[in-house]
Amino acid sequence: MEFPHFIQAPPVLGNQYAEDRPLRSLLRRILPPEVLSAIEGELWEMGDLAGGELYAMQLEDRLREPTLTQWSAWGERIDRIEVTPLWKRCAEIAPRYGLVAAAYEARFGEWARLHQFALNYLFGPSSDVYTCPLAMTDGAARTLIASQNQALIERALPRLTSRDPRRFWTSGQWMTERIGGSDVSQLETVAIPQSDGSYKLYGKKWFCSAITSDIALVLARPQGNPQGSKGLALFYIETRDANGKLRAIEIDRLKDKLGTRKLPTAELSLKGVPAIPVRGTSDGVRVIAPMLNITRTWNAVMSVAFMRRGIVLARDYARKRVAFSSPLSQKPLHLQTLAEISAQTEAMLHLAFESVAILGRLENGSAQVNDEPLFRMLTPIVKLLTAKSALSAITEVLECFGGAGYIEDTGIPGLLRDVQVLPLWEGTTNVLSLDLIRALRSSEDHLLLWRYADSIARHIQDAELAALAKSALRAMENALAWAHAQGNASLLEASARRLAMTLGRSFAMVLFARHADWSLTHEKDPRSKANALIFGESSFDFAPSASGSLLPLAALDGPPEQALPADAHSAANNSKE
Ligand code: MFK
Repeated sequence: MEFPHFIQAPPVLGNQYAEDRPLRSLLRRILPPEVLSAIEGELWEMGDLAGGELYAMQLEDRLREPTLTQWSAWGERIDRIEVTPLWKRCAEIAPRYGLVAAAYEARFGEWARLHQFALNYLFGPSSDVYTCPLAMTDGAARTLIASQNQALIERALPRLTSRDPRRFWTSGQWMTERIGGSDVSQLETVAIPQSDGSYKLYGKKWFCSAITSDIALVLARPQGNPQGSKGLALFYIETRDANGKLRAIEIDRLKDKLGTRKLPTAELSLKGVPAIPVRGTSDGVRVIAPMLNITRTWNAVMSVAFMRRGIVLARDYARKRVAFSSPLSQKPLHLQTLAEISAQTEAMLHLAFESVAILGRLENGSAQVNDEPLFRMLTPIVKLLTAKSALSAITEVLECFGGAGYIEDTGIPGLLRDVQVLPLWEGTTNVLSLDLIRALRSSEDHLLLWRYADSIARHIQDAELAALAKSALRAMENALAWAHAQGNASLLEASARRLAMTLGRSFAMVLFARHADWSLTHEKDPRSKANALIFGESSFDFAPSASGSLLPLAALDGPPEQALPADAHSAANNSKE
């Protein structure tokens, strides 16, 4: 006998550009109409690939992972990596759509970065993190340009920025060793000078993402250089010889990671790898800094892209899933949950793409006076806040699916695993908070970010949006003034994350209010404003860290109650997370 049985309709994706109201509205506001119409065809195509072919491959191919074969049947060391079919497809698509190249082509001037990142924003969530090698390739191209090393520029740049899949090279970024990922000052890899001015690298690299790369930028200490990070130099290596054989590199094993499992990440032994200094034989961290700032910008854009993927799936599901006699999309509390994810996502979109717009101006000679220090201080803020927002948003998205969100073959848990890496790589939240302090200290104007935000907020017409921007500006000003005046270095350090979060959320609020105001006037569309008001419901007030004596008590569960210092109770009452 047949029993009636219910089959739940799964969430589906449409064209990811066509359906992305916030992205399309943002591009309409920023780009000159002729630039938008020149690139829109590609955006539609990428939207189609992302919601269609690539997403289908991603679901189909869910269980397959890259493999490492270290030995041939006859005992030869071969260290062959086999990547997934989706990665092979992405390796064709990436150069064809100029996912790196678009940033280096002159035709769109200062809009080149927006063009490139809009394409990657659409592509990323359907690529199984193929954006990782692309980010590093972009970072390597920018670092080589900044180095002014003409020989390396001529050799590698045309490859890194090629649109031809047969010529396109990707780059790795080999920094991390067993001794450290955040503090690289004690790295152990040594560079031995050769008679022709080149070097050979010996050591172990512990966390090398996208190990299929053609070249890598590698930190190592030239023999005889002093300890500490200033004694490190940045080297350029080509990973394989003309026969495709690794050059004195052994792949010891692939990392067994929580997420990004389609991305082959490896531990390496460097056994005399031929290397060329990128710029001088010291100060390698400073030389690689352009790469860090580019990959951190990628990280931010990908964080928002993942948030967008999550909200799109959750919204579609809410229309289909019926519980307690009506679709989830008709339930006030579920709508509120979706609205909060949506508002967060749109706020982070404006934050990340403001960084992208500034980067575009900096690289294309149309920079405003303060764009350089602005980009320097915004990069850590934007990276850390978007990454944390992606984690919390995707956690909510899982819950929007109930138990199904916890089940692997829906494809939803993979999203959560992949976003877990975003706060971690390219500088953890705390390391970036400290980087912000460094960037603020190096700026001549401690209120620079506030001044930039203020110049934006001044043009907002809508009263509610203007009021939100005003309170966000006040929070920014207070936080920046507090940090500037702070003489207690350990209190400043302990407060660095709150400072970064406050500045990031407040600045995002100002940017969001500006866009919503523009959209009301120019598109007669109230949706950005609705999202901005919901985002604005969160507070922007900055509170410094708990007092120095209270911190170890709370953080380390330190001395017992009776040992509490006299000011601890009042500090506890005044402190606010
Ligand atoms: C989806 C796309 C995502 C793409 C992912 C790609 C996968 C890659 C996987 C990885 O995660 S690779 C490893 C990433 N590792 C890091 O990001 C390192 C994190 N640690 C830091 O960022 C530390 O703050 C740092 C290593 C930079 C500390 O090193 P130091 O040498 O103790 O720092 P110091 O002395 O402050 O900086 C040295 C110089 O560099 C200074 O310049 P000066 O010599 O002129 O004084 C700094 O101003 C400069 N500098 C440091 N960070 C900078 C910078 N300049 C500009 N921008 C920055 N961000």
